[in-house]
Amino acid sequence: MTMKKILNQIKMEFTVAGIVHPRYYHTIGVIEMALTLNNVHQLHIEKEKIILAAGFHDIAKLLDKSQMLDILVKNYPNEVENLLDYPQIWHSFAGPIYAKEKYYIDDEKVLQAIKYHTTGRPNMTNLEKIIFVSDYIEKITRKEASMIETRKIALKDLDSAVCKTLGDTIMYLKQTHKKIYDLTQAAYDYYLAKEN
Ligand code: DGI
Ligand code: FE
Ligand code: FE
Repeated sequence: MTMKKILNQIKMEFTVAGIVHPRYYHTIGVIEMALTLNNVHQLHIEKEKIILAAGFHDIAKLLDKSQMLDILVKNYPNEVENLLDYPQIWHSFAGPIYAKEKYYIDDEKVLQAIKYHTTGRPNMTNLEKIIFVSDYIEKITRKEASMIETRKIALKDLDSAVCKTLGDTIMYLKQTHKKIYDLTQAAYDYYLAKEN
């Protein structure tokens, strides 16, 4: 797929009643930042994989909660009961299924990067890491001080930026009285141990 075609598909998915949702501009920011991190750290990931993973990472975000749940029930029958307490994560787990069914994305590495973009996980691939971090630090819509600080770290040390993103996220979840999903905690424990 060409870059132009991918961006058009995403723009259409994020256009609601003729208005382009801010989610589209966030997505452009994630593509740009992920490409930057690939270059800065010389990861040599194929450009097309990065554009697909970043471009489609939030593809399921604007579905109705009922549509997301329907996808989860069908595709993660054993995990769905536990996932009920974490609605913020639904779009990431529904993402690879929706991207495959509607947009014929079939690269497993790309699909995994979409799936884990919200929680992270221990021992992520480089593609998973750059999508996970770029989601938090992209320049177009992420303007908070902690995000800008993490952006500086990400240009120097990717694992450190993964660790800080997870730490900031967990702190935010605690402040807002949301439950921390096992995988988010496991990812944080893993990257914190790597830091020390
Ligand atoms: O979709 P985005 O807004 O671009 O960002 P995202 O997919 O990284 O995160 C969406 C939300 O998910 C964000 O507010 C943090 C939240 N989240 C991440 N890990 C967990 C979580 N929510 C809960 N309840 N538990 C988690 O472990
Ligand atoms: Fe997301
Ligand atoms: Fe996102």
